[in-house]
Amino acid sequence: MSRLVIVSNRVQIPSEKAPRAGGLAVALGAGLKPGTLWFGWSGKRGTGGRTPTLHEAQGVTYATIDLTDKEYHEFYVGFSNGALWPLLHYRLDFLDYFRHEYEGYRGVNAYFAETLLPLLNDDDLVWVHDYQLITTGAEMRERGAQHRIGFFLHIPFVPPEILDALPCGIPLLRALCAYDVVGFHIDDHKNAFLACVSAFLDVTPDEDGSFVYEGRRVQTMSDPIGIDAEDFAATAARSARGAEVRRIRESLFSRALVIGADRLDYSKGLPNRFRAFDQLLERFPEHRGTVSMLQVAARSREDVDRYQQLRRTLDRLVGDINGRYSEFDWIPIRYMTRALSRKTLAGFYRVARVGLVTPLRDGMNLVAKEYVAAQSSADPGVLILSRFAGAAYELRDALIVNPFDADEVAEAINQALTMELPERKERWQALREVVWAGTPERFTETFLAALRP
Ligand code: ADQ
Repeated sequence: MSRLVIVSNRVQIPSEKAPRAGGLAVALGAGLKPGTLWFGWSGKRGTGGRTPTLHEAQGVTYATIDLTDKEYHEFYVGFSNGALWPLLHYRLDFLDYFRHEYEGYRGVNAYFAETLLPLLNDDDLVWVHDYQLITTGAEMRERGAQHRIGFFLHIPFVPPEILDALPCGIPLLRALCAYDVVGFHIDDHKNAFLACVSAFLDVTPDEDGSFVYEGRRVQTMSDPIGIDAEDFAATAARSARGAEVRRIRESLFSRALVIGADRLDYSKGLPNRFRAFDQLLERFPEHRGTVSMLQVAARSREDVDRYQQLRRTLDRLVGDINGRYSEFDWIPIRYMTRALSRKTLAGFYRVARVGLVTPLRDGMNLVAKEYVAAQSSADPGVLILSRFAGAAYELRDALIVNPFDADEVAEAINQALTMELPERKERWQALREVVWAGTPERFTETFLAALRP
């Protein structure tokens, strides 16, 4: 059997103790088999580390490289998170494009290719992940790589009218055609990519979503990522008996809890979510004093200006809402800007009557699946889910909302808070089936089945 080589921007080494919020590491970590090589950035900045450092844990080899300060700013802060991330989340108003940052991005992708190639065996299957590494495959091909190389995009892809705004959109599209397989979470993202290659590269995809570009067949697929629901459910049940969950229960005095957990990112729709909660208290005053919202927003990409601005906006918004509605013994919104451990988060999901997952755009959104996995079958909570999350294509029995409509979200929270047990159980059973079926192993196996020669 060929060895699997995973390439991603950040590598999650099991010895890293601090809790980190981030979907890719969580999802890939859960599906890792012994024998795999995982290659990527160490998270460190410096001048050294140009040759990979190797670590072994549970049969998996981790190979990491460092970035220089300049690379970090141009590749990671600049082009990846200042241009590609907003573009691929439909936020042209946030698109900060600079040519030198794109060149820095190309440079780091070339550095990844250069340092990875000497570690490869001829029959390795190489699986490159996410928007930071779009051009790694093309750089590998330029250096003669004959391997089967696949790419998975964890975030949405956009239609031609939007991609067109990025000055280097077409070169990036061409670079994606250096991969043998290009995967997305859902058909919408895949179809947007196919519309772009049709519009800009003049190719006509076949019925099965594959096409030939410059003599190479590129296969596209949708492969929704999942979680280890069994394990998460067990963690949630254990955590529910622990000290932190006891503390939160005691602090609630039998009030209902509405929970949100996200990286502090503008794609997650946090201002809209707080405005919706404001609307709930305004329009349904019976919930004042009887419901509390807990938003855990793990700080993320703090070197990117837009994220600093968002944090200030949220600080103001929470202060304003809490100032208007708080009583001396009740605060409507509890707001934390840090990561919690997975165990604590799982326990909190289980206690929460409502899981509020309302991104403005999201590739998939694993929090939605984790919330479902964490519920108890005897008394499950209700998931409210944005129709713009990839997860909405699978989790159809959630209350599906348009996150831009604060009134609609407020009505959904009211509906969730007043929903009778039989309906909650029925919806949860249907969601449970979907979440339990989509394991990380199934995700990896589906992709590799397409990638294998
Ligand atoms: P993310 O944008 O990081 O992932 P998501 O899929 O929701 O989004 O994953 C976040 C992960 O971090 C979850 O496992 C969650 O439990 C954890 N997390 C969130 N807030 C936390 C907090 N405050 N403390 C601790 N942990 C927290 C990207 C894409 C998604 C896609 C994934 C996987 O943007 O659309 O689902 O990759 O493909």
